[in-house]
Amino acid sequence: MSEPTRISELPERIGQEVTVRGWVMTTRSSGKIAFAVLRDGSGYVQAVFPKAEVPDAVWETFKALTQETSVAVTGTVRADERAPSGVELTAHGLEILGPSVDFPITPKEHGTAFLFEHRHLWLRSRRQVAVMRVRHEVIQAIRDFFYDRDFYLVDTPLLTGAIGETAGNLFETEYFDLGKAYLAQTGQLYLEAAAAALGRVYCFGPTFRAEKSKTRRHLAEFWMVEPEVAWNDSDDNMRLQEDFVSYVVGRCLERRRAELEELERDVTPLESVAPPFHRISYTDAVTKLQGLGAEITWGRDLGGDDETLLAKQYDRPVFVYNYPREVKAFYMKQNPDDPRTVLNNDCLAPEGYGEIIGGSQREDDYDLLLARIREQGLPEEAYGWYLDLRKYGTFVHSGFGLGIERTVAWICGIPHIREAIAFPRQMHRLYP
Ligand code: NSS
Repeated sequence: MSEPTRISELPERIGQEVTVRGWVMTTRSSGKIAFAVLRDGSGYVQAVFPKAEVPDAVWETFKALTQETSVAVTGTVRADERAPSGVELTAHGLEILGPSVDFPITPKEHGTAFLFEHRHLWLRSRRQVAVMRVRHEVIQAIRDFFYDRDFYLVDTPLLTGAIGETAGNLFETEYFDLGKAYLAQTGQLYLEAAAAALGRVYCFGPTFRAEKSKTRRHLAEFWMVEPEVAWNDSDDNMRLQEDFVSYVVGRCLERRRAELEELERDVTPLESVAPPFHRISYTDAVTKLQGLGAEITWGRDLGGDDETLLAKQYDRPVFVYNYPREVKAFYMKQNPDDPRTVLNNDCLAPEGYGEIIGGSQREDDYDLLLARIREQGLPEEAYGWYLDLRKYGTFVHSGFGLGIERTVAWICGIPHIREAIAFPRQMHRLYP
């Protein structure tokens, strides 16, 4: 057996003998010539077995191939213009490494529930592999973006004592003799402390919301990247967001064209994602939405349908800024020009994908922040350390959180974010 080669490397090995290890996707045979399409995670290749040229034993082994049998195929790499990767394998050796009997996911249509019950196997399908690769690119692009701009990565705790966002959707657990701990809804509060140490920081990890919601935009466990920048005000914050989102989308267009094509994603709308994004105040957005027939009134948070309707008016992402303080988190800075509102923004993706970012300038005034904590009935003692940041050299600072699954779903053009993560956690799903 020759040295095992990954399928992605085959175009560099034309004319050479190689062995590929992978899984069988499909087979067909005319009786004189047989074909097997293989995948190994790096790519796809068709192996061709001409009956006259392969040993009888290989021809017999071929007959035993079923969907998802794992195999080692030895053959010569041939250039083939018709093949998507430009190469084919003319095989003369075939070894079954692991048989596969009655693989549950066949090329026929399956219902969504069935597919998610078999998520561990469904992940092998071409579309799912393409989504995972786009996700991988999104995450690498995020890390590169911040690294190139001298942001420091700070890992924030997942077990926390202070509520980060709202009391409504917390996962609780017993924590030794100290009472309750919560699974982090955000790393933000810790990151604010880190911003006073390192200036520009970000955290990136799983976050948890016990959302009793079955929308296509909510998961119980999702990944969020959160930058926090000392001395940035709300306008600086939005400028960072538009540069950031444009970079991430651009990277996928540059390096993941093949995957977007596999997903049949129309990339035209993605190509127009560039700064500056549109900006509209919450107050103007409400007026605009009312004009479009929405039920919204000033003071209520925008619902998913409102976001969709509003974002559809624009060809690029849109920032909606300065929401009523009553519907937003306690840490957002009160707007000095209109104290009914806070200096925050959401970023809505186009094509009906809705909110992908929530961000704000943080309340840096000790007394105002304490008043907000009390107003919202949060346990004051848990926020002593957070209030300290306003006591020892308080500073203007802003940051935001971008949801990875929502971003991946938008870039891939898939309707539901549960396909944007390998093993989604939802209200009714903990397995596999
Ligand atoms: O709640 S957020 O709007 N904001 C925060 O958590 C801030 N602490 C971020 C910050 O300023 N550092 O969530 C931010 C984003 C939101 O826009 C979504 O894209 C995503 O996180 N998000 C979710 N994705 C999937 N499922 C759920 N349940 C979810 N909740 C928020």
